[in-house]
Amino acid sequence: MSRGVWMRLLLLLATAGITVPASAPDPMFGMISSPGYPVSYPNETESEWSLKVPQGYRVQLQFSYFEIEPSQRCIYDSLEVFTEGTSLGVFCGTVNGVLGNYPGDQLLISQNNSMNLKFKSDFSNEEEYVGFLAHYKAIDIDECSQTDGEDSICDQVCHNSLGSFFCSCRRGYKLQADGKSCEAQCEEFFDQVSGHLSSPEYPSAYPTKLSCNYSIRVESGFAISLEFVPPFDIEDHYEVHCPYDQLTVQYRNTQVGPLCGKVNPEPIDTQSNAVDIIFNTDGSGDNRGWKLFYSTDRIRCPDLMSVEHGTIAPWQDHYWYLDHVTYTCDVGYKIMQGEQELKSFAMLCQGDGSWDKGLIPTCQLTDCGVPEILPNGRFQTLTSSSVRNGYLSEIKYSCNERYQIETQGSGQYTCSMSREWMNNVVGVTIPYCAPVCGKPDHPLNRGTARIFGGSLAPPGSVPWQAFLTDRSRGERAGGVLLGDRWVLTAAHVFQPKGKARPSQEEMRRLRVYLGGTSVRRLVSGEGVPVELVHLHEGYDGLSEQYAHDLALVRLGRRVTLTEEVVPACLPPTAASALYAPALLGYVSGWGVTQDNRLADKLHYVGLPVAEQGECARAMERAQQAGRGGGSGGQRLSVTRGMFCAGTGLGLRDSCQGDSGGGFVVHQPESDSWFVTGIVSWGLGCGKEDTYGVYTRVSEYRDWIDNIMTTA
Ligand code: 4AZ
Repeated sequence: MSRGVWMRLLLLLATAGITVPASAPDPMFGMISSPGYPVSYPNETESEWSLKVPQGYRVQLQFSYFEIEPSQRCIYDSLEVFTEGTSLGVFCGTVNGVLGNYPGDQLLISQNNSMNLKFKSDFSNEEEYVGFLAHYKAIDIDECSQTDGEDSICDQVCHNSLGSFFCSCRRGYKLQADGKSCEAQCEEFFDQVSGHLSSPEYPSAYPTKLSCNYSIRVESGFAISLEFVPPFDIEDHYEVHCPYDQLTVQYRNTQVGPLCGKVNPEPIDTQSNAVDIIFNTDGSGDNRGWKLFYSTDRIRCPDLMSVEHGTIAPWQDHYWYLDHVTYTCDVGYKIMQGEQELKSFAMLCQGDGSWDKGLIPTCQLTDCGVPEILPNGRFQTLTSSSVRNGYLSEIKYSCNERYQIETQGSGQYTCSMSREWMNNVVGVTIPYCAPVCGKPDHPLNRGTARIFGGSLAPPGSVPWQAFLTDRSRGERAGGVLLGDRWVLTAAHVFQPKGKARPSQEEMRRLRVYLGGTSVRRLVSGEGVPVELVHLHEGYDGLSEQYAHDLALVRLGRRVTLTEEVVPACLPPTAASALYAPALLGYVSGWGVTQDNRLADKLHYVGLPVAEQGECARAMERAQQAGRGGGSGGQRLSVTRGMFCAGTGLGLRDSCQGDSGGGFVVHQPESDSWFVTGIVSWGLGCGKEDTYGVYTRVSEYRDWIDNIMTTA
């Protein structure tokens, strides 16, 4: 055990409160002398001294005076000096004597801080020897020059001081708790943008039993790169990988190493702002270690893949912290992030080396959506594309049977960049499927059928024929379907002669039935409600005259055209050919037949157009003669807005209940049926020398068009 350890132990005992005899501090010097000095010492005496100086010092003794009876080996009288139980010498003799062992100026030094002396005299002191006077003092011990067994007292550097010593360590080492050992100080922290680090003592052999951790930490957004500087030399084994000493580099979730051997490792691009370098060594070895240079650069985000049908700006092979990119799609493509469409897309390379957007968008073909449904029509896809209804897809609208496209342009639409179905003539407006007029599937045979004196109309032969009734009153009238939403009829159906003008509400009580020939069957159906009735403004119900006996009914909904529901065509304004005398037309209805009963089945009759002047005169004559239903009041006259039809021979005619129904003419050029007249009035039914009088529809073409287009 070294002195230092002893001292520490005592100190420990003292601080631990173990009782050490409380006494005055040991002196730094002193003086002793033989008994009786400076008079001769007595016979037969024995004296002992125990000299003590403070800890960490030794006792140095020197005689100022010495005179003890000389004898061979000092067997008579003597002073013996001890240190730690061993003798430093037995002294006797005088200054010039030859006998004995005279100490002279000799310095006697103890091994520790105490020295023992023992004086003894025998039975005689005849020469009156005086004895001795000695001075002692505390002298410092140079612990640093001592050894503790094989090892020196301190691992590295020893400092001696008065009464003590202390150890210290070289740069890069740390003094351990034992106050003596030095261990490499290799818990180091680096936060500069670049720097060097190496194993302790590099390029000299690194110490044993190291457990080093070098931490490099730089600002977020920056990445650390490591480059090893040769020589690289870490103890290795030819069979087992790095069994003794190991260098490991750790960052993020990555570990490089353990590294060892003599081959300089490849540079490491960590892409991290936090790197730890761990170096462990075992208890032996003589290798030079390692050194590396670290530098930083902006952290890199994952490389981007190019986008199909789009661009990334700016386009670079690599992107670093704070770089940002914008995605755009080619014309006709939209930016999609998953299922969601985006207006724009940009992203930023963040400090942790990740992009701030998780999901990279794709460019998908612009989609115009499913084309709008065309009422009474359909569409057909012309292009075959992977993306249905995608950009530049083409469709073509067409109308169902009995309808015709009424818009300019071919009905062909292309999915545009603005994601709308676009026609080059009409733009985004979809076509209109207009009902085809005057084309029944089963036209009437132009024969000699009758109504009053007529015949049954086969189903679908007069498909524009409407049945109007107000079931509560049990009255009935006819009408003619125009388009798919209008019915042309007579004004007197709503405002019979002598009655005031009814309100819309009253007029709306009428229901319209289409698509059948049997009243019973028709009225068992739902019918079509009336939305609004336009009575001709010139029609005067209170007068006896039938001038302008015309009404237009707007239906509550469009009707679907079928085999038995087809509109009639309207005659043009200048349509004299359709009113040529003797031209055969047909009138139809569920009115009174020749057996004086209302019909259940639709009847029709073919009648020639009468010459206007002849008709007017005939009707005048008939009224003069009091024939046919004249009320005896005002004479009814045939005016411009009317025309007559009939043979003048009687029997074949329209009659009560047929009012409002159409007088239709087939035009061979267009193979279409035109409603030239509306059943208006007559003087009885089927009487000789009279005619049926009809509203001349061509006269009212402007009025009709005006209402039908503005409503
Ligand atoms: C009527 O009472 C009626 N013969 C309509 C037409 C004719 C006669 C009467 C023509 O509604």
